[in-house]
Amino acid sequence: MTIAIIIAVLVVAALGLFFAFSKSKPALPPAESHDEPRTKAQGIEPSIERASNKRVSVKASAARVSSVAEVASANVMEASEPPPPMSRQVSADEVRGLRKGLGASRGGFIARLASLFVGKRELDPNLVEQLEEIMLSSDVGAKTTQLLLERVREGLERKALADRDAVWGALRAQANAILDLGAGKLELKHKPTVVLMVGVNGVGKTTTIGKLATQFSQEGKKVMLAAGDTFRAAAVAQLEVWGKRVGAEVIRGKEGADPGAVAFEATQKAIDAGVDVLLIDTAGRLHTKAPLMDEIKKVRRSISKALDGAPHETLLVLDATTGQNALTQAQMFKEAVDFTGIVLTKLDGTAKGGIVVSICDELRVPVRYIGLGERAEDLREFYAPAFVEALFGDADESQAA
Ligand SMILES: Nc1nc2c(ncn2[C@@H]2O[C@H](COP(=O)(O)OP(=O)(O)OP(=O)(O)O)[C@@H](O)[C@H]2O)c(=O)[nH]1
Ligand SMILES: [Mg+2]
Repeated sequence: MTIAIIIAVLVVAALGLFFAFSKSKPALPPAESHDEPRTKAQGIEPSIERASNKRVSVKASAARVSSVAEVASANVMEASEPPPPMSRQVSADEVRGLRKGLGASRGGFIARLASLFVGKRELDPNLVEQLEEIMLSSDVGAKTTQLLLERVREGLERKALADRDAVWGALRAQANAILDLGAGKLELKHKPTVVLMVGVNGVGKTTTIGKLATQFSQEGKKVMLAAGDTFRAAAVAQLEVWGKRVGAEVIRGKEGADPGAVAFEATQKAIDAGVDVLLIDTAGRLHTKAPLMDEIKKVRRSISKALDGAPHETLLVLDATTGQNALTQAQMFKEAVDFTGIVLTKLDGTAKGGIVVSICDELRVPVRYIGLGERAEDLREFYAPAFVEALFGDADESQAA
């Protein structure tokens, strides 16, 4: 009897162990889990492809576009597990959500832009995206972009906000209104007309003087040049090459001479020689260095001592590839020498240059010339509508290119 009881207990215990073991160990290896969090590296690639196929269109901002696509696609992946099929359409709500995230990562800029159109249900989110991309990639700057878009929104009927061509047209018109300040080429209204050239290092001051000298002498004007960059022998030599090329006298001081004194002497000589235009070169200077900015103020004063009302034009030369720093340069040079016009150089090497929209809007100083290369004929009179067209060229055209 006792033996029978023991055997029964053992059988029950063995059965219990068997069931417990079979529950804790699955019969098959686990299937690929869709619940596990995906890493960005796993998720990004197909999404970038999808984003760039569908929406990204600005060739000039490839780097930025890919980072936008990265953030966007990462957000899409998190929001919609399991992974969507490649052909899935991105809904407007989703885009709005992404935009919020992007806005946060860019100091709220894109979020602010998007909010301009909140409640305008008709507006195509793709259009807002294109506007942002183009403005940012051409260096228009956040503040001016917002201002432009606000004006566009205010100027258009609610219905027209859905019309791609109407929005683009209004945007161009607004940019044009800012840039077209009614000033073209330099006019030689005085004899001599004295032109002072200023700017930071290497922007193209001396080259622009050479180009202007060429154009004026081709028009039959008598030109004189002044080498106000007295620090570097090479700078004087560079100006002399241009002088020789166009048959213009070059006034120079001794090496290290006071640039104000050279400018003064040159202005007097220009009066005596009866030239039509005196172009005064200066050394490149950092707008943040107070002694150098004081020096350029002194150069300006010296010129007006030699001739009342001169310099008649002070041109700030800006390198189009500089980006947002050009606005600070312009603000500080404006304070120091109250320049009357801008020359925007090196536009041949960049799709940027939109910073002048900000500069013109803030300082109300016209762009007079643009530089499209190193040759004399590459200096062109600034024409706002053409510039705007080049800057904000239609996104679809960019895509086609
Ligand atoms: N591609 C291109 N190059 C330019 C243009 N304007 C000037 N450059 C070049 O830019 C370089 C600097 O030009 P400079 O005229 O010496 O500049 P800068 O402002 O006088 O320079 P610093 O006197 O050293 O301050 C030169 O190699 C020029 O040929 C332009 O419109 N396009
Ligand atoms: Mg120079």
